[in-house]
Amino acid sequence: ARATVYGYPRQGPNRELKKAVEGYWAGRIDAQALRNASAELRRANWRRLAEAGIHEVPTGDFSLYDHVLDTSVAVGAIPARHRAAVEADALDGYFAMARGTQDVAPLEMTKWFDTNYHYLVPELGPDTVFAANSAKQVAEFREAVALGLTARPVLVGPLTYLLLAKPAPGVAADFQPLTLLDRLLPVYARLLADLRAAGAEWVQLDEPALVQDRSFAELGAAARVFRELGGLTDRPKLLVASYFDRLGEALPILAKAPIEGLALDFTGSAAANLDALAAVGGLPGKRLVAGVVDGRNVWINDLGKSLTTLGILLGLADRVDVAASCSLLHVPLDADAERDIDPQIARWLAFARQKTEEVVTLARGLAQGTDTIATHLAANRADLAARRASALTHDPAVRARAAAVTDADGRRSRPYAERAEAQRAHLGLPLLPTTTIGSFPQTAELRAARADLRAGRIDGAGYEERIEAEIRDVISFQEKAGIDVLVHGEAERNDMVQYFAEQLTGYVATRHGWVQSYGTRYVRPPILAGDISRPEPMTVRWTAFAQSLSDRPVKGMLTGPVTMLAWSFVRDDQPLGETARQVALALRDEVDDLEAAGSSVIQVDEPALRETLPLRAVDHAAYLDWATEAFRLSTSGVRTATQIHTHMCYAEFGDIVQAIDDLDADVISLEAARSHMQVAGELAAHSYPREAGPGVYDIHSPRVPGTDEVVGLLRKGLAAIPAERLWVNPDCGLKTRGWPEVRTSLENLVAAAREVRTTLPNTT
Ligand code: THG
Ligand code: ZN
Repeated sequence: ARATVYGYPRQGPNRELKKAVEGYWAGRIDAQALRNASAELRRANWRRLAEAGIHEVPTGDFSLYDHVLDTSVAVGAIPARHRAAVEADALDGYFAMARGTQDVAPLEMTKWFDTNYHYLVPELGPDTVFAANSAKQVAEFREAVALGLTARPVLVGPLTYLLLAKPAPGVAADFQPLTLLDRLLPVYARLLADLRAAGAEWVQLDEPALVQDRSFAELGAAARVFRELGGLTDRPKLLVASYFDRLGEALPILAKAPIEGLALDFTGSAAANLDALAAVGGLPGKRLVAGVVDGRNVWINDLGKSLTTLGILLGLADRVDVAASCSLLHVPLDADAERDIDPQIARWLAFARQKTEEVVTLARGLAQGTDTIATHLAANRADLAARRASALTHDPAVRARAAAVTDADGRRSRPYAERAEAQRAHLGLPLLPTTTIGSFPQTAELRAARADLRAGRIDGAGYEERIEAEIRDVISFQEKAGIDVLVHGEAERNDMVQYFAEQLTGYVATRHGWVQSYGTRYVRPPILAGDISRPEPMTVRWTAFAQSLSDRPVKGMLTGPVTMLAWSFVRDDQPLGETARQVALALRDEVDDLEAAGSSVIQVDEPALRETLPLRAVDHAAYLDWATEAFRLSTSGVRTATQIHTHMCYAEFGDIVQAIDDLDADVISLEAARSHMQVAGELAAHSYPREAGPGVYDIHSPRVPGTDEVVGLLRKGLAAIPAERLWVNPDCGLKTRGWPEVRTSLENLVAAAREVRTTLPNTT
């Protein structure tokens, strides 16, 4: 048995890649310097992997922006609007596809399966002409070989590539990229031949799309792809990799295909691959790469349990190698870099570097016997036992409270219709009430204040003064502009999940735990390490201060339990629903405290509700069950006259309208300006019965919408949602814009609401 991984974090220990790429964009370094910096990062990663004992290092997983974009370049799928830029300069053309230019829009970006990584969506159409461009793959393979290493190029497979693609602009919306398979396969044949010519013995084709529900036709296409690629004579050995879930119906297809190896995920719900593999009679004559170390969470592996799995697998394939379940791109680089984490908890953590060591240890144990790794096993058992027994993971008060939750705790005492009436009377808002989603521009002064506080240049009191001054400005602007429901502007928050995580017991924040979100943008997801409790109110101080400045309602602003989980690393030692319930109860206390401090409108955002939907439809109901319960639990403690808002950014929520209704929120705001209020129509089509505010100002664009434009959008909204239930708000993200454009845009938004109000039949 040998040790391998499919990919490694690209950014470098101090996000050197971000600095180099952004430096190139800003003109601070030239293309050669960017290439040198990238090559240096690749070499450092390969050396580290080889020194740790990885036998076969991955190549081609590195990317200046995104590996799906790299695949588009490798197969020549350059959209017409980017072709001139690509022909003028390959590197600048590449970034034009990624980020757009003055003149052309970039490719669309979306989530890579159910991870927090975002890829650039290939745009294809009946006119797409593919052409192989193996330069990057071949060059990076040669770099690794030049270091004296055994290397395995990793490519996004042809099925996954097509299944992730969408029709190019101007192409019929029902165009199926999969119909291009016959054109694409010869290009993959060429890429494979080039890699073989460069000396690659094995090439890995990643096909995670096969762990999703696939139609009969798609499964047929899968069979054909690997029959055809397997039938090529001039090719390396093929390792087809799947991850993020079980293969299901695709497993027998791949097991029978004329390929030399399969890489399967055996973690979490993908552990079902084990029985399924036995059921198809294993992989006689094939290589199995067993992903037994969770590649997308931060916990140490249960080495003993993995060895048991590997022992069973030994009888099911010709050769069994050990790997992480997926590319290590999705975890931070090195847990040893975290000096502020309680040393007891630090022993339970494994980031990319530690996971690599686990894979190597397991491969050694499998190949040379478990006594050769006896000390590792003993230490691992002790760490796991300590985690299980720790007071942090078992807070009796939190457990007792969660266990005592009843169905009634997750229900408002009165039904929606009755609440709506009570809230109307209590709040006294006009028809088409105006509000914003929460944040106001995060100015350079605010960021400087945070930096000053961190560096000790100002003390807590000095920092609070600056935040209060900002809140005063934000409230006074909104009052002058004539907004009906105000916000305090969130000047005190940076990343919202991190902001709450820092104040909740049981959550652990990292200092260096960056994970790529998209392109050069990274997040540091906090870690849900133990039982969650709230030692004291988190937001009441600022919200109450803001409310004290105005007679109009100021919204309390919180991040919902599902999003808190989705944007963190979650516990793997209890069901997600259990963790969600703990977070929900902590938020419930915050909601109740906000109400007690005078908030009559409280918004609990759930932008991640849709994106956390499991990959397989059979798993949706169970997820939506705990997710909606957690939201209701956090928001059901308030009085009938207190109005609960929620917010979601995701546009494609047609398939979860029922779940959105099950949240039992009173008002929902949604991102809609880009799609010209399309979501309003979707809500109407699903007879969504509550109040809703589809966004009428596209925050992602620096353009200020005129009053007439907003009036037009509101009329569209009114065609779908009756005036008694329509709110007027921008999309989310004012914090990313400058004050001048925000000021004018919101003034226009209020003017538009007022104008439309005068045309309504029974204006109040
Ligand atoms: N918080 C967390 N996870 C998230 C989001 C979030 N995942 C999904 C979505 N939002 C991702 N969107 C972004 C948007 C901006 C940035 C990262 C992810 C970003 N990052 C800064 C950078 O890389 O320069 C660093 C930010 C920081 O200092 O914390 O701009 O909102 N947890
Ligand atoms: Zn949003």
